[in-house]
Amino acid sequence: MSTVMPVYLSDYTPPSHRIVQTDLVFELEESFTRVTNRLSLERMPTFAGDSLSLMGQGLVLESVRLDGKLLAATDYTCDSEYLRLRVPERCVLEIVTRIEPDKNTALEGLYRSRGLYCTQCEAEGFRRITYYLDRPDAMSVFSTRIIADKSRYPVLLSNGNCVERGDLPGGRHQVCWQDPFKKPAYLFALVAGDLACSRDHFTTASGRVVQLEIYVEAKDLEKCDHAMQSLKRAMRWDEEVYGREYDLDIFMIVAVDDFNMGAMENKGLNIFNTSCVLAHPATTTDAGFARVEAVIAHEYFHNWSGNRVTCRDWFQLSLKEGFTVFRDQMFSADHGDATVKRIEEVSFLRGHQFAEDAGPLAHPVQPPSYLEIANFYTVTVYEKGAEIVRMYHSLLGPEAFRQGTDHYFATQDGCAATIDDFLASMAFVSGRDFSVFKRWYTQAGTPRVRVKTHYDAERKCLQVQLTQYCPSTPEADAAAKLPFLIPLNMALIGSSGPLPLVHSPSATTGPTACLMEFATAEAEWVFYHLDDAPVPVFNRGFSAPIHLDYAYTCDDLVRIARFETDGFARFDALQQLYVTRIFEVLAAIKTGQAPRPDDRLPAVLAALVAQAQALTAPAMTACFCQLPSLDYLTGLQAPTDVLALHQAREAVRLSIALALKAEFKALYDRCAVEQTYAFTPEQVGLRSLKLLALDYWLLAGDADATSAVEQLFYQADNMTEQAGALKLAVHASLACAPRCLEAFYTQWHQEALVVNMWLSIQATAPGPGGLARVQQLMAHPAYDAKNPNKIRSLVGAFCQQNAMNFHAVDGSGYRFLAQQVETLDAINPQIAARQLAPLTRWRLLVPQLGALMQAQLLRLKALPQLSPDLYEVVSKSC
Ligand code: B3K
Ligand code: ZN
Repeated sequence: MSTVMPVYLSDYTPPSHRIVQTDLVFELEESFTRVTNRLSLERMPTFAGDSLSLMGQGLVLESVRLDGKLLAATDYTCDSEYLRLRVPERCVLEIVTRIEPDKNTALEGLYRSRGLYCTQCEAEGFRRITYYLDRPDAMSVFSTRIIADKSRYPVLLSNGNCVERGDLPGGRHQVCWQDPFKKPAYLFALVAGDLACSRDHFTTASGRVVQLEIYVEAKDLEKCDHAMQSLKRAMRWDEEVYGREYDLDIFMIVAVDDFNMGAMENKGLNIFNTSCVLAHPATTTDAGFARVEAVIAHEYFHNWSGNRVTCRDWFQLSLKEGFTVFRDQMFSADHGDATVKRIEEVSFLRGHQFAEDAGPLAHPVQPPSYLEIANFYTVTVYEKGAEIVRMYHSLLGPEAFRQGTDHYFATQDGCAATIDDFLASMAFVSGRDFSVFKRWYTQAGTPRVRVKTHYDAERKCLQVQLTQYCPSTPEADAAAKLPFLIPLNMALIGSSGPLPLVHSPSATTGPTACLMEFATAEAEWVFYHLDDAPVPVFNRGFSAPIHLDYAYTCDDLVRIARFETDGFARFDALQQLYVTRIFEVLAAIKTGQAPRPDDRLPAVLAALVAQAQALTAPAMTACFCQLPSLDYLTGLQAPTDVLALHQAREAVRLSIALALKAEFKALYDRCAVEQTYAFTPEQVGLRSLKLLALDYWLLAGDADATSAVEQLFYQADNMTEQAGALKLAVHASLACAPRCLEAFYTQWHQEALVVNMWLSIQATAPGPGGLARVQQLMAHPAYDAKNPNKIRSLVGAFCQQNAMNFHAVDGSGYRFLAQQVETLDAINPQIAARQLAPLTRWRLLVPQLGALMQAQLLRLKALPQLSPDLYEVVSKSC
């Protein structure tokens, strides 16, 4: 596979032909599917010559007709990637191919799983269905006729409007769909199966009634309500916040069990992983409810940011994904606790995207090249891409940003656009030059901003000196990188709160927060009229995705935690206190000494927990008491002894638990939710604080806490608490854990998504023997080695969230992952390549572990039959 050729952004050329119309017929037979694909083609004026190359993969070609005439095999060439032939300037080409959806375990193209046919065409799946100009800038109007056995496949769906349906001889039937909007092939979808439907409708701002349909297995019909309500909220929000109305008369969602990712925004027919649609208090946690809401909104928002305006090529992926993640983040913020949401986003970014940026797979949000585009659906393209859109929003302000998106949608509607087009719209409406800002898209790596301050008591001013630096990443050395435009939301905190920011000695006052722009390698800012040295805060609300280095004292951080008005900044100050303490303890562990006693953190937390008893902001308190993740900590002081780091983190957690045992117990008792379950910010906040308090109380080693865990497990009337209690019992190896695990499985074995939680809880248990437990579970009837959700819940959870066992010093965790990935590569290359991520971080770890990880990568690299997906990840990582 080392012959796979990279694709370069700089090689882009427009398509050779326009596909005026695409008419598809799918005949679903028992052992195969016949696809008849009739294309009306027009040569593009920019293209010279009469050749046409259509992409195809794994297809059996039955016939080709050009303008009605059957072609001989000598009239075209057909290899494993292309069908090539000569065609006149305008023509109708009819291609008939056969495919085998049953054998399609890669879950790309058309596949059948558990009796349900469905498709996944982004990014390059359509070429596994038929020969086509399978590139996002080839947009066409589609019609789709589906023919299948009526009793087994009563539901036949595709994009657009249903225009015809009827019975056929032999117990078969057909349904025809027409999509009036031009679209690229990656947005094509087909579903055939026996599904139940939950129906509702939505009236758009202009008064059109849109039919809403969610298709699920009949047993799951009662779990569609939250998705439906979320969809209606998303439709309204996009009208109100972006002025975007839905454009078809029907919007359908189908839930499938076997799906490579969360969901897919196919025009008018979204296909979802069941985990992102189904929700019920008894079976779904609060986090699950939040995920359903966010993914439903995300896919719906793509109808404008992705479908009406699509991408010119896959190097523009973040144009739709970064923008749409930002849109779904703002939607969720508007429907919950915005500060908590921001804290969660930043924690995720720091834990995952910063790690990606610091490793061998780091790439710019707009990568310059790829071997396999499926590998670029990354946290960098998605989440860092969203941070970039957020920075436009902060720099322009909400009104001008909206003018920018209006301009973008108006000028690019129906087009395949680029990141530059989006930037041009923002520049056009604001009159700003965004050429320096563009570097956020083209340079990889997390910039580091180093800040030094000097308070001049005589002049009563604060001098702030900033320098920026971006480490080397695979595509560019640090020395070659140019400065970023970094928007820093600043405040100066005085002894009792934020102070006015006075930018010139002649001014007398100013705002208490302000967005400063730092766009050069170095800069100096001065703030005046300060009677005492203030504590500066530089990245309020996480206004830029950077590392900030500033030598805060613990007193500074305590002052920020107490007096900042920005909740994120308060959270971040506490995170830095935790980080400082964890690394102090780590240093002590390494030298074999006892760490110096810590009076700071317990005192700050005691005040926090005491305040929290009033339950004014339970969700925020829970965030404040949460230690930084091991993933984030691992990147801070590489190379890391991850086991010692974990030990240090646990020691800090334990000291907090011991110092505040009584307070956490009291908090646990106070946080009871009396009302019936509802997914409201208030209830979610209470439940998160309740479980956090129980976790600390239990950690403190109180026998009453042990009983409370078991009691909560058996008495909880919702999955958040039931699974929360189970996790505490299993992770703390309580005596009741085996009983609870068994009871849980007996109760929920028919609920696939709950069983996934049951697997994850066991896979992430830190106690000894973790790998053996995971291997046993792989042989359990609940496990399915072809189902991506099961793989993620067991193998993925173990390798990504069980540091103690995955990083076992004998290398057994690494060998296990490499073996799993090798087996999986033959089944589902996309999932295989993704699962490998933890091994690619080997350079961040101490050599003893890093070398064992690298050895596994080298072993994989030497294998003869790697998929392009896995080959790209392996070859770039070692
Ligand atoms: N656009 C899809 C992701 C497709 C991934 C293909 N490997 C879902 C989303 O981001 O909305
Ligand atoms: Zn998306």
